Amino acid sequence: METLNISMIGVPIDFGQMRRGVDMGPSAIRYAGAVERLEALGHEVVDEGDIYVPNAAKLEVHPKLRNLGAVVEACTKLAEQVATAVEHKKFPLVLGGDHSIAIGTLAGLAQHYKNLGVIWYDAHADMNTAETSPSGNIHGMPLAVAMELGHEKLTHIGGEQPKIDPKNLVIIGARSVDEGERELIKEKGIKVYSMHEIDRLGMAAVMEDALAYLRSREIDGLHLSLDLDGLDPMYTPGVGTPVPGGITYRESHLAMEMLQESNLLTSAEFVEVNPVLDTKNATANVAVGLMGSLLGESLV
Ligand code: HAR
Ligand code: MN
Ligand code: MN
Ligand code: MN
Repeated sequence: METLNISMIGVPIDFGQMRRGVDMGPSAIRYAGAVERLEALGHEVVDEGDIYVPNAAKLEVHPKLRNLGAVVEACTKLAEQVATAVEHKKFPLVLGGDHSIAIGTLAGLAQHYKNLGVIWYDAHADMNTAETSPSGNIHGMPLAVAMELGHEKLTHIGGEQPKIDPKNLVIIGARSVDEGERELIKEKGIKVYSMHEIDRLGMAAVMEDALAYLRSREIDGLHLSLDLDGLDPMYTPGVGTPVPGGITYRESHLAMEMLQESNLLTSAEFVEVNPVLDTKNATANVAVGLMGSLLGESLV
């Protein structure tokens, strides 16, 4: 296994949705031993600390984009820091925070990768705009923003260009998709392995297929955006929008191990860990275990 120079970046933000406490996600993940776990695998880990998140009450409000100003400010800083890490040949490992932070991560990665592949491991498609969103929560919008759909203050972070090609995107674990998102998935031809495919084919076949697809796209980097609500809430109860019928613990480890074996991965983020909603930091513990499998741990 290749040893990495990991740049760990925390984003303590809970403004992309309505349940307070997910801003403590980075602390919960660190407390669960993320740095030690990755160092034990031989990686060099630099914990860069947290991105500054401003007080949302003092910034721009928008009737259909909750806490817009604060999300824009934090994601702008995150994009810069991620781009710098990649420039210095480091592997960015971003800790959330709610999933709105992926707007910043993808904008940062797009400064370097011109044909980036993305695996979106999530119960949700996160592809709404202010017009289609049932909630006004920006954590349900990052993939739309990365395809240059949505408010310009969001889509222009890191430049006006789209940050990902929808054909380089693979969604895994989807089971709560809104009408507008469904239309967009069809229109853009996005590859989705919903719970139906996972049940039917099994995770091994899903990952083999997904990785073969991404290779056929000739991607120049691969980002994993892992929303802990992709797993079934029985394993990860500390998430703000749990959806029953999710991916199991073992299937998730298998997916991470197969990603490691693929040698394609160049960055990752773990989001939506909310220790306030949790029992004994269970969700952060699962996140750190998955990081281990993703970055080289093996069972024997
Ligand atoms: N689709 C719903 C919305 O846009 C719920 C989104 C929930 N999103 C996350 N991230 N937890 O996946 O409001
Ligand atoms: Mn989700
Ligand atoms: Mn534009
Ligand atoms: Mn999400």
